[in-house]
Amino acid sequence: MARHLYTFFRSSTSYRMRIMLAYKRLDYQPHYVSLPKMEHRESGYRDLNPQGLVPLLIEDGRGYIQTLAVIEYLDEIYPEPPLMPKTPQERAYVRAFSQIISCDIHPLNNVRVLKRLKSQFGADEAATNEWYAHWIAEGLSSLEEYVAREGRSGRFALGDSVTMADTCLVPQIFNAQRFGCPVDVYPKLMAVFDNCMKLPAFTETQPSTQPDAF
Ligand SMILES: N[C@@H](CCC(=O)N[C@@H](CS)C(=O)NCC(=O)O)C(=O)O
Repeated sequence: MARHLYTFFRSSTSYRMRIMLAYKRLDYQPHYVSLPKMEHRESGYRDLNPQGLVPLLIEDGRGYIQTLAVIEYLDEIYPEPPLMPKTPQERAYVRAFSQIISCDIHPLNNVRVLKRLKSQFGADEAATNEWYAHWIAEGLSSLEEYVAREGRSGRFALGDSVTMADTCLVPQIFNAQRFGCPVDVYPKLMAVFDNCMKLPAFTETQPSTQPDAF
């Protein structure tokens, strides 16, 4: 099986993919796409991924984009160890948890959005940092509350097994920490984060371990 991952070390969605591939022990050939150098917008890369975003997984010549779709796809093809739970109710919870991060926090703080705030509205560094912190705080505080109300978390976001939700949470916490956003105010999320960071699939794929890290 020829498998290729197009990744950028600091990209939280790339980190999601690296975690899940490591967790499932799926080997791949990495290809490094620099976001600061705008390599994701070059025509060669856009030929592979029309969205011009990372990550991109290629398996046996077919491209797979959108991390949540890719994670569910891989979980169907390689079910062990699972990243999606067995019951519809648990799957709904894991998808909701994952989407709070991937649909409602991450897109607002994406590189192209921050750049657009600068180019279209003249936002300076301080303003874009404030924007970033605002959406982190709003998103993570509602996620903390959601987790508390659902009462389904254990060592991980759902009970004591790693799921897709954990692959979304950990990179988002890394992003929050990188931008100096307070995270101690989310005790339930941070307990899950700390437990994830005891596992090689999370530590060995973190941004600082990547050959393209600078
Ligand atoms: N929803 C997409 C998001 C992919 C995405 O936005 N990736 C970011 C890096 S974390 C990116 O390529 N940003 C480049 C840009 O905004 O120009 C996914 O889950 O794969």
